[in-house]
Amino acid sequence: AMDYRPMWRDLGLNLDNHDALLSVLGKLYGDTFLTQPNRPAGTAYLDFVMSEVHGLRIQELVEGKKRGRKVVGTYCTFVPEELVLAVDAVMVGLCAGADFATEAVERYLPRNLCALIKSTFGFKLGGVCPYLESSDLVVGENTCDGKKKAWEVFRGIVPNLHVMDLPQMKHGEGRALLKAEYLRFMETLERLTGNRVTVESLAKAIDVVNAKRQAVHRLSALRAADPAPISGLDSLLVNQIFFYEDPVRFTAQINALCEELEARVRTGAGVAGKGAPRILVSGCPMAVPNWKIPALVETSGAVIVAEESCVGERGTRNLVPRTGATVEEMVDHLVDRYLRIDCAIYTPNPDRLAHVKEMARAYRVDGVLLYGLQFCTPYAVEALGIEQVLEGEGIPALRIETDYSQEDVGQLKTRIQAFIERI
Ligand code: BJ8
Repeated sequence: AMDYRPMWRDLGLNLDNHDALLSVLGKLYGDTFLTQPNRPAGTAYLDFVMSEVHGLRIQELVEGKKRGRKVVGTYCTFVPEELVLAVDAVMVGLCAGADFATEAVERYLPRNLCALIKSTFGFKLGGVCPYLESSDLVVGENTCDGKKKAWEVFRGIVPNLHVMDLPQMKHGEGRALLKAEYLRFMETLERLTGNRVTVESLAKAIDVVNAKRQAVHRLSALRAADPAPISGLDSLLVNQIFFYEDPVRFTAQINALCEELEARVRTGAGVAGKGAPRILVSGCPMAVPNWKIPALVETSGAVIVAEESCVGERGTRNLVPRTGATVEEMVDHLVDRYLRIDCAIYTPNPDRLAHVKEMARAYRVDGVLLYGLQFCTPYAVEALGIEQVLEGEGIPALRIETDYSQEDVGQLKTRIQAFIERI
């Protein structure tokens, strides 16, 4: 194997911490993914990407940087990748799915903040994320109170931070704010790269990102089959890789995987037996390596067939029309598309409930697992109402609140198993 240590050192990683993270990650991946029964052969691509997650992909970014190609790191699905690609930069999602450097984090942030935000700080303070250290620009967004306030502190340790304001309501003024913020972001990108967004470069970028979304739509549609041709764990991984893999390669590989899955559906082959309980997971995003809940569900005899999540269908549905005579008209299309993301920070947010119900039907689910991170107010409040509506319509629902620790695994397993028996 390649020795990436010089590259990691040059990026400023803390090599001891980083070794520790990689060994935990490698073991967790092996235990969680490689033990699954009946995996499609095309998942070898996912294994490869994960095995090189801090290796080959970082090397590509570093080589691109030597040729002047900037890297933009992001934390939210509201950041339009189209604009980043239109200035010939690369966008990477900065995962925050594991606790790290907790003591150091708690010198900056209160304990009772969601694990996702604390993890964001932990990866920085621990010096373990080569994506963050490769980023020429980091984008934070004003979503929930936790994130919004955390950026004020984060700026002290990540000075190249661009904070994007987001509306809380989607009426006319909310839309105007999002558009103004996208135009301001575009200027920042143009300044960073020295490249202009043009009608041609933006049209090309829109095509690349639409194609990537269409590949995951194709995958999602195949999961409606019974038996499901691919596990929820592997599908979640596809949605996680979506954020940092090269978009064109990702699209080609996921389409190839879909071809294999189409053959599986034709012959009735699947990962679990026909009639296995089918679960929709809905709620907070699950970043790498947060595989805790799907692993518990799928080792309990059920199969996850869809995710109503920003690392899932909430983040990837809806394409952007590539028409428009001017850059501004095209930015309008972007704003319209992104404004439809039904994140729980919006008020009111009726679209999300409608989407959960629509997904429950489309993927023929037997039950919905409402997943929330502890201390996440927006998703916790919505979960109660959604649970009541679903149960009222005869769709069983289970609310789960957890964090990134393994302490509650036994208790969660008991509750998840009881739920699977009930549905
Ligand atoms: S568009 S879901 S990616 S904000 S879990 S940090 S809400 S306290 S992540 Fe999100 Fe963008 Fe919305 Fe999607 Fe706050 Fe909750 Fe933590 Fe959260």
